[in-house]
Amino acid sequence: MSTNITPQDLEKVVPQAEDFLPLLGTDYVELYVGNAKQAAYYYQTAWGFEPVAYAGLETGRKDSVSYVLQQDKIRLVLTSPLQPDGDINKHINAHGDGVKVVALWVDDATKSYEETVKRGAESYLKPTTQKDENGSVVFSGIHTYGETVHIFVERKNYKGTFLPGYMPWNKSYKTEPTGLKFIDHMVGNVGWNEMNKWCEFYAKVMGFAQLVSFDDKDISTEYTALMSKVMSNGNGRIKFPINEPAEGRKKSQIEEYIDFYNGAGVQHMALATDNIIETVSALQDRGVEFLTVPASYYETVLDRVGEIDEDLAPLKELGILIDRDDEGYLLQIFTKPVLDRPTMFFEIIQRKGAQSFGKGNFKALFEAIEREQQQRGTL
Ligand code: TYF
Ligand code: FE
Repeated sequence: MSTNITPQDLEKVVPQAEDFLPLLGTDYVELYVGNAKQAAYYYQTAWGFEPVAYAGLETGRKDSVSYVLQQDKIRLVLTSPLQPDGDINKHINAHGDGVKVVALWVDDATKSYEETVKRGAESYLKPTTQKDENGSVVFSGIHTYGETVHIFVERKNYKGTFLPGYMPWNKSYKTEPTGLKFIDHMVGNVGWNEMNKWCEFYAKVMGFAQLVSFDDKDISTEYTALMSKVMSNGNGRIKFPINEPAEGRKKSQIEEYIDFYNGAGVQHMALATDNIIETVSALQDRGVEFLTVPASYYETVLDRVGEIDEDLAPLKELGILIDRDDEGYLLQIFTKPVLDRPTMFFEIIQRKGAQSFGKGNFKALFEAIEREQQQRGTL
């Protein structure tokens, strides 16, 4: 069984006036990585992100280094330790490279902290102000699943490139953007029977509402299963699906993630484009690897989704998947894991009306993931 709630329904459930945690958008996503300099080169060269800001020895930071990259509204921060020990090393040791911070852009970071901690959030960072010649930024933070955290960023009194403590990163090497626009959703994988607990966290602590729910009957193949619920904030700008493993005949992809990540964490970031054919062509040309589905998928897909604006040939050539709901259709494709551990991957998505998540593609997608698991010997 799956339930669909429209954005109109959502407004009734979470009236704007009563939103105690108004979120303006995703501010940045910070990954803790083993070698930020080379990771930055990967996101610049393969993904078309532009260098924006830098902090490290040159800016007076002694223990870590951070590179900030941006493509339209998507901002990534890549951070590596410069010394042994400390939290960043511990994070990398436990999880490999992965997302530490999903930073949320707010108008009032102090109120965001108070409202969420009052409702049961575990504090990560008390409201703190940082200043430089470009103004001041207020930060605060709370823990979410695993070792992942949310940092609230209030930047209305700041005019600098990124944040205080960073210098502009002017690199002569430039790459063309690949057409990525904004983060459509970010998915968390949590442990056995933990999905409801974390959905309740987003509902109670952050005022989110449940948009959609998929159980193991919606999303199980012959072999593996998972359950998923999509949580959304009041204005619908932030969507966080939460997955948990379900018992199947073989090992769930979610369980594989939890094993290799050593706990709960961000599984995928879905990046929106308004021309998926151009975006995916550019990414493939630059060596980004995507999951593939059998050619037979394209023999029946139009019977399922009806007429679409695009020609089927380039979609088939690139391996792009199609799905439709009451409001329209969507095009999506998934990369292979982008790290050595089979943990994080990316989704590229173009919405043409549809506000759902590609339920009609789940079977083909999960079978593609299983083929990869089989090659790794982890299924
Ligand atoms: O975010 C979603 O719900 C879709 C489908 O392990 C999906 O992208 C769900 C679970 C999963 C991979 C993709
Ligand atoms: Fe997704």
